[in-house]
Amino acid sequence: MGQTLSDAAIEQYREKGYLSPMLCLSVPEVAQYRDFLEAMEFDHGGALRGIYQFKPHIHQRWAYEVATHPTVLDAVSEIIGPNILIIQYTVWIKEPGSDSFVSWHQDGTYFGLAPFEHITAWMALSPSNRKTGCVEVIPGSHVKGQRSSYAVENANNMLTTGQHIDVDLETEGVDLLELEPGEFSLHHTMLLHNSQPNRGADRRIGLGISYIPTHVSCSSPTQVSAMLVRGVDTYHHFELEAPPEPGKPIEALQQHAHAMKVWRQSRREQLKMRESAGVKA
Ligand SMILES: O=C(O)CCC(=O)C(=O)O
Repeated sequence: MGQTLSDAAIEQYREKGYLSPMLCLSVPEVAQYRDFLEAMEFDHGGALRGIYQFKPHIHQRWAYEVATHPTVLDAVSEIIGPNILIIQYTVWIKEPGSDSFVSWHQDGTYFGLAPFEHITAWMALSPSNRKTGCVEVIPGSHVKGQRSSYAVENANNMLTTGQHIDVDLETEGVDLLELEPGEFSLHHTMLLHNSQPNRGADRRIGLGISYIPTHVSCSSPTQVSAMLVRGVDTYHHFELEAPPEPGKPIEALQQHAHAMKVWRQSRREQLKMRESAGVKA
């Protein structure tokens, strides 16, 4: 197998904490995956809520296919190595004209994962740009450590924790990860990022798929589950999730419910651990 990312691209990821854009899906593939996603929303009676915004790859074959697309896994493996787990997967949808936004945050704040090698592929299923509220990043912020954050209550913030980090855009600089449908970006778990409301005409649909190398572990007493999607897991730090099998929707939904239960329990424990360590949010 040849190298997917150039040495310069890998160097850019190490220095700046992100890479964008990379092409993965064709126009018909994007249309097909968007149809599958919107059919799932229809089955749920509208916008995905609660646990259904997360880990769709456990119960939806299309979501599993996107997350295990060779173009994405090849790029991810060149950064984190050959043994890869999916640790989280979030469906990020901002409706046109809605005030939904994502506050400045670092993904690594609540995951309790160490070392910080977690990487997120953000796949666009519709145009993601300045107008529709693409992901914005602070280049190089991933090497400056964990920033202090606090929780701000705002119903429009898509982050469930309301995590907010103060940034000074004039001095820190910002880059926009603008993507056409079918393109994806990669960002480091400690990279500061946010996104603004969607002021475009179409929905802004993104799939945020987070990968870790198998040697990473989770510090909460409750162990979260993860799915091995490439290589081997000789560390056994996580309970392994099975890919969704055709003809077994009930088993897949049960597995998803369990995965989300342990995930949420772990998040609560992380929060308590941060509180007892005197961290505000
Ligand atoms: O989709 C967005 O606007 C935010 C995405 C994000 O925060 C992430 O993928 O970590």
